Amino acid sequence: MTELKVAVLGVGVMGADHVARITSQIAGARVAVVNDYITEKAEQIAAQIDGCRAVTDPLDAIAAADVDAVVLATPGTTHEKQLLACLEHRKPVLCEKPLTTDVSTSLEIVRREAELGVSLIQVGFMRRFDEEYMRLKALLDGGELGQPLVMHCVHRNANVPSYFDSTLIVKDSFVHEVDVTRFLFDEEIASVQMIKPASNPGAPEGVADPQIAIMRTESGKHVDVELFVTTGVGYEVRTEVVGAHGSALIGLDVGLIRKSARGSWGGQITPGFRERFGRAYDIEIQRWVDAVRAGAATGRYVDGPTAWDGYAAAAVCAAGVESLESGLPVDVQLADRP
Ligand code: ISE
Repeated sequence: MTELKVAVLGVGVMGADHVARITSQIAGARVAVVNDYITEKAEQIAAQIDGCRAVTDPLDAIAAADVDAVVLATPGTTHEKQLLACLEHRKPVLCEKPLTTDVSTSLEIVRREAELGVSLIQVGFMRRFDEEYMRLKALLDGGELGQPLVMHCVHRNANVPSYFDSTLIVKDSFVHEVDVTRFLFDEEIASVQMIKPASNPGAPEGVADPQIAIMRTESGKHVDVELFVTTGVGYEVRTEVVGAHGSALIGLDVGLIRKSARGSWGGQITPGFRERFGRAYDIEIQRWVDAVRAGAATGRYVDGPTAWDGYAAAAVCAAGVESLESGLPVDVQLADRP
């Protein structure tokens, strides 16, 4: 295939980032169409890119004859309709999380795609493309740690948007740890419990932050996660796996350590997820573009997490939200995989 013509729907933080990435870093693709509910923003971005136009209706963008594939970075509430349109027009799509905003519509998307008999939807769980997570995965698969038994995760943000409530900490932040667990251990999560310690006095009124999540996988592995999204400090994402023959830790984010004449030493803390996972996003998009371009021959237009992974993560988060209310462990309800 010649150069892949991509429509980027939604040019907020992530969408605009992807437009810049595809335009300047990614081989074999260009942004042909952009769309946003703020029309002027889309027009401004389109004006800066050769051969790119702004389209007002996202469904028109998906249907356009000069669009080969779609990046969905629109609000989650619009995903269901837009994903169904991508399936209808057989357009490969990279969908930023969430797949959809509830479990039943996510499952419906999985089923509709399965009926088509072709893999068109990839979900943007970018950590799977991060060098450190890839090395950890290779270590586990190589068997050197022996059987993995326990995982400890830390997920801290300096701050989050003002609309974040307690359930978004589960659905927007914890969801990454859910995907990491399924990715690293290659199995489903059976139950989840959310614990609410005393809240950070700096967190907005009524928001339970920090939260501690405890997951149990189908084979009985234990995963605990500290979620703390109003630390005011920086972006800290750590993962430690403890196996029968040793342990492995990623995410220390040490970088350069400087020692000064004043008798102090230290370094820089990564401010946010775009900086921490910038390289992972590059790899994710390049591999997706390559897979889509090869898709006609392979019948597979994804190289990474699928619609099923988006659905499974949503099912775990729904159990997490339920547990947030009761404080008790909640079993994850997962449909049979089509
Ligand atoms: C955000 O949406 C992300 O996806 C980040 O990776 C995560 O760290 C943050 O908590 C979320 O709000």
